[in-house]
Amino acid sequence: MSVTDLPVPGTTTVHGACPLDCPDTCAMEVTVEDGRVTGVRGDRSHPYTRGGLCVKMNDYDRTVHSPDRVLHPLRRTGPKGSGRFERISWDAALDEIAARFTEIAATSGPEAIMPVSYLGTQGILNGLNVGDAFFNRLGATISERTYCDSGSCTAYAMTVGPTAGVDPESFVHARYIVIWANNTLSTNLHLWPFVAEAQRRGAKVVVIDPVRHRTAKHADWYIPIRPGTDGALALALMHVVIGEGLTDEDYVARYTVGFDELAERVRQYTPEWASGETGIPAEDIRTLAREYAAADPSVIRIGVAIERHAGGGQTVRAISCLPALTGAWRKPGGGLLQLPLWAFPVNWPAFLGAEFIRPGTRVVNQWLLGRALTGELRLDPPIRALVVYNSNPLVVCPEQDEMVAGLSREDLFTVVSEHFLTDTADFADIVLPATTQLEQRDLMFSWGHLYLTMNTPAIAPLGQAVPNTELFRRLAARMGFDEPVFRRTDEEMIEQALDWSAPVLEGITPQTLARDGWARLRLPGPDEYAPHAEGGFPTPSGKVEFVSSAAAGGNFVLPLFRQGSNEHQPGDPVDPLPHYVPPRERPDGRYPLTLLSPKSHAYLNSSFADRPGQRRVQGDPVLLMTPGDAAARGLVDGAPVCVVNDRGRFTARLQVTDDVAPGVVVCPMGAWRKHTGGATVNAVSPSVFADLGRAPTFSDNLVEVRPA
Ligand SMILES: Nc1nc2c(c(=O)[nH]1)N[C@H]1C(S)=C(S)[C@@H](COP(=O)(O)OP(=O)(O)OC[C@H]3O[C@@H](n4cnc5c(=O)[nH]c(N)nc54)[C@H](O)[C@@H]3O)O[C@H]1N2
Ligand SMILES: Nc1nc2c(c(=O)[nH]1)N[C@H]1C(S)=C(S)[C@@H](COP(=O)(O)OP(=O)(O)OC[C@H]3O[C@@H](n4cnc5c(=O)[nH]c(N)nc54)[C@H](O)[C@@H]3O)O[C@H]1N2
Ligand code: SF4
Ligand SMILES: [Mo]
Repeated sequence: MSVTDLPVPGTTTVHGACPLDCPDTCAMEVTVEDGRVTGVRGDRSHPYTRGGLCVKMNDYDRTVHSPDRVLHPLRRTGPKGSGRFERISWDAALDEIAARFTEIAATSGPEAIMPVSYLGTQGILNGLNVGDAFFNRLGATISERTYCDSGSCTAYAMTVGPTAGVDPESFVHARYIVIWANNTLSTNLHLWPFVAEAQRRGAKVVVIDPVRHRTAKHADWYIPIRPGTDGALALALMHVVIGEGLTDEDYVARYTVGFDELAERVRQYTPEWASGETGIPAEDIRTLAREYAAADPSVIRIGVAIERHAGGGQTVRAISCLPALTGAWRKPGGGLLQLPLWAFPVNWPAFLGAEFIRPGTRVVNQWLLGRALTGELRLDPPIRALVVYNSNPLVVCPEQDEMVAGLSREDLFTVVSEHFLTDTADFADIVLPATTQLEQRDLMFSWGHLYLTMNTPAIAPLGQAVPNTELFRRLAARMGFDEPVFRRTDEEMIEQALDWSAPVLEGITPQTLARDGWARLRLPGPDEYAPHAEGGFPTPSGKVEFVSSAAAGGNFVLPLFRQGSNEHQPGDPVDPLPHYVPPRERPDGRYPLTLLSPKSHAYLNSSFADRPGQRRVQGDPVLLMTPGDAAARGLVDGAPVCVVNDRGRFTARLQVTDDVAPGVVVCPMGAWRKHTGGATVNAVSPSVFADLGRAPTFSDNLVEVRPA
C-alpha cells in the first residue's frame, strides 16, 4: 500500500466496506482524526445498505484500536494452547517459517504443509484465495473449503445454473415471500426493509424454520419444521403444484427440461407422507403450495443453513425447481434468492495460482482437519505444518476435541495470522499480525446484493501488522518464489480483480469506485430486473434442469470452494432428479434431541466473540429447549446444563422457551472455548458431509442434555 493516499492530518472521511462474511457487504464511511479512526457508520447514499451497519460493526473503531490486537510477530514460549508468546521481529518469524517449510518439504514432501483459511475478510484481494498461489507454488496440500454454501451452490448450479437470481431490492414487488432457513434480522439484516416494504404493500411473509427466531416473529405465517426434513416439504409442494395443475404450463414448456420425469418422481411425495417427516400438517402443506403458486410473483429466500443436513443438497435441488414450475421468474421480485455473487465478473484465475498445481496433489477437506491432524485420516505424508489465516478452525470446525488433540501435537508447526489471540492462535508456534479492513485496500463483491464496494485504507497499518496480500508477498520472497504473481502490488491486484470490460461494469473503473465507494452492477434496476422472465438460465441447456445434465458427472465441488483448483473431480453418482434424503441421525434412546447451532446475533461466526461490547449483547452461551423436554429431564430455566453425544460435550445455560419445537435444542455458534469452560457447541458437531458439494451437517446432530 502506498502511504501517499492516506488521509491528510485533521478530520477526514474515507470510503470503506465491511469486510465480514455477511451477505450485506455494507458501504461504510470511516472518520479519521489525526491517524486514528474515531467512528464508522453506514453510507447513507447506498440504496441497499442505507446507512445502517449492525451490532457487530457499529463500534469497529474500538475493535481496530483495541489494546488486545496482535500488532507484532510472536513466538510461542509456553506449552501449546497456553497462549504464552514473546515478541520477535518479522525477519526472525519469516526465517523460522522458511527454514521449517524447507526442511519439511525436503524430508516429507511439501504436501506435509497445509493451509487452513476461510473468510475472516471476504475482500477479493485479502480473502478466500489470497494464499492459493503461494501454497500451490509450494506444492502444499490443496485444502477444500466447503464450510459454507458449497452443497447449496452445487445443487443450485445443477438446477438453474450459476445465476444471481432475484435482486434483493426487487423483493418489494413480491406478493408472497418465503424465508426458508434464514434468520434475516440477524444474518442478512439489510434485506429486511425490502421484505417489510413488500409486507406493507400486502405481501404475505412465510418463515419456515425449526426455531421461532426474531425474524419468524415478524412473519404472517410461521411454519415450524423438523430439522433436516425441508426436502420432504419441497417435494410435497411440487406434488401439490403439479397434481392440482397449478403450474405455469407455458413457462414450463419453454424454459425447463424434464417436466414429465419430475411429475412422475414427485407423485410419491404426498402431503400426508411429508407431514410424517416434517411435522407440518398435510393441510398446511397444501395451503402453502396453493398460496405460493397463486401469488404473482412469489419469491423464496434460502439461508445457508438449509444445506446443513444429510439431504441438504437435494433439498436445494427441489426448492430450485419450484419457481420454474409456477413461472415465478417472469416478474421482478419473483423467483429465488440464493447467492447473487454469481453476477460479479471476478477474475478468479488471477488469484488461484492454478497453473502451479502439480497433477495429483492431494486434496484434504478442512472439515476433517481434526482427524487429519490426529492421524485418523492416515495421510501420507502426515500434516507437519499448518498455516492458518482468515479463520478460527478450533471454534468453527466440527469434532473440536480432535482438533485440540491435533493442534497440541508437539511435532506440528503451526503459523497463525490474526488480529487477536483466538482459541486457534493460542496453539500457534508463530503468530503473525494482520491488518484490519481500515488499514488495507480491498475490493468487495457481495453474496447478498448487486453492488461492488471499494475499501480505501483509512489509516496506516498499526504496529507491524500487514495485509494478507503483503504476508504472502513476504513469504514468497523468503521462499525464493519470484514469479510475477508474487510481486504484484495491491493496486495491480485491483486492476486484475475483475473483468473490467464486462458489460455489467460499463463505466465503472477502479478510479470511479475509489471516488464513490460503491457502484451497482450495470443491470436493469430493481423495478425492471427479471433475469429469467424469458429463460436464459446459465445451465448447459439454457433452461431450468429438473433433470440435471450436470448430475452425469457425479457429485462435485465448485472451484470457488477449493484452493486454486478448477478441476471438477469426479464424485459419487448423483440421481439427476430431485429426491428425498432423510436426516442421517435418527433420534434414539441415547440421543433423542436434535441440536442446531445457528449464528450468534452479535458475533460474525467466531469473530467479535472476544469483544466486550458484543459479548455484553450476546450474553453467555444458552441452550434453548421446550418446557416439556426440560421437565422430562428435571431441568429448570437458567440452570447450567451439559450437552453430550459420542463426539464430545459442552456446557451452556438452559433457556426454557416455546420458540423451539419439541425434540429440538439450539445453541448459537461463535463463542470461544477460553470464555466458556473449554468447549463449545462444535465439540459435539459431526464431520460427516451432506449429499452434495461436501457441505457440513451441523443440523444433523443428535445429543442428550443433562444437569452440568
Ligand atoms: N449476526 C450474524 N450474521 C451472520 C453470521 C453470523 O455469524 N452472525 N454469519 C454469516 C454467514 S458466514 C452465513 S453462512 C450466514 C448464514 O445465514 P443463515 O443461513 O440465516 O444462518 P443461521 O443462523 O445459521 O441459520 C438460519 C436459520 O436456519 C435454521 N435451520 C437450521 N437447520 C435447519 C433445517 O434443517 N431446516 C430449516 N428450515 N431451518 C434450519 C436455524 O434454526 C436458523 O434459525 O449468515 C451470515 N451473517
Ligand atoms: N456449528 C457451526 N459451525 C459453523 C457454522 C454454523 O452455522 N454452525 N457455520 C460455518 C460457516 S457458514 C462458516 S462461513 C464458517 C466460518 O468460519 P471462519 O471463516 O473461520 O470464521 P471466523 O470464526 O469469523 O474466523 C475468521 C478469523 O479470521 C480473522 N481475520 C479477519 N480478517 C482477517 C485478515 O484480514 N487477515 C487475517 N489473517 N485474519 C483475519 C478473524 O479475526 C477471525 O478470527 O464457520 C462454519 N462453522
Ligand atoms: S456484518 Fe453485515 S450487516 Fe453488519 S456491517 Fe457488515 S455487512 Fe453490514
Ligand atoms: Mo458462512
